[in-house]
Amino acid sequence: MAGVFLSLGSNLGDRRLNIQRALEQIAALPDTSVERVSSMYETEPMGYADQPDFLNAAAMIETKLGPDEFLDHLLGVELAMGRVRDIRWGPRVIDLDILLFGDVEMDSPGLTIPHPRMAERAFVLAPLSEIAPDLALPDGRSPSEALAALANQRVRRADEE
Ligand code: A4P
Ligand code: MG
Repeated sequence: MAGVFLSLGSNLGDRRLNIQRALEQIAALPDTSVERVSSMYETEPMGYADQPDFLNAAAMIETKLGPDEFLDHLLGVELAMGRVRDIRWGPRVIDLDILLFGDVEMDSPGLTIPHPRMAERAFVLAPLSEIAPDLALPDGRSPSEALAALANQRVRRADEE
């Protein structure tokens, strides 16, 4: 069993429902369970500013699948939910990124683990610090230590409406 940390994001349609539906589909994958899910966070778009705000969340998954196989399933969930890829960093119904996959380190054309940009993004670190406060990021910092260096990025917890 590998412990996997995922980042989930949506900025089109019913964002909260999109994230919940994606988690339901991940929970239904073979040999896979969803162990922890963070609150939702309202976050400013990064990378490409001219798009709606995101809802972001993080989840801890356990799976017996390998990294490539697990990613293929995530891409299948994104497709099934109607994700269209056009603008890099642009708007999306659902985005599922693998942050960490046990202690796997890999850099293939289709998959880089740990996620290379995770420590620079408050929208990743805020939910991650909630479900895994003692986690060590690749640089050794905890999620909240890394988050403290990103005070200029606006994220706020979006409680159930
Ligand atoms: N891929 C490689 N490594 C991974 C990984 N660790 N996890 C490949 C998941 N996928 C990985 O992804 C392109 C390809 O990356 C996948 O087919 C997979 O083979 P994509 O989801 O189509 O492209 P993308 O998400 O637009 O690009 P990228 O570089 O993954 O963007 P990011 O870094 O994920 O940024 N602002 C806020 N506030 N919240 C957000 O959630 N998200 C993005 C996307 C930008 N700004 C945001 C947010
Ligand atoms: Mg992505």
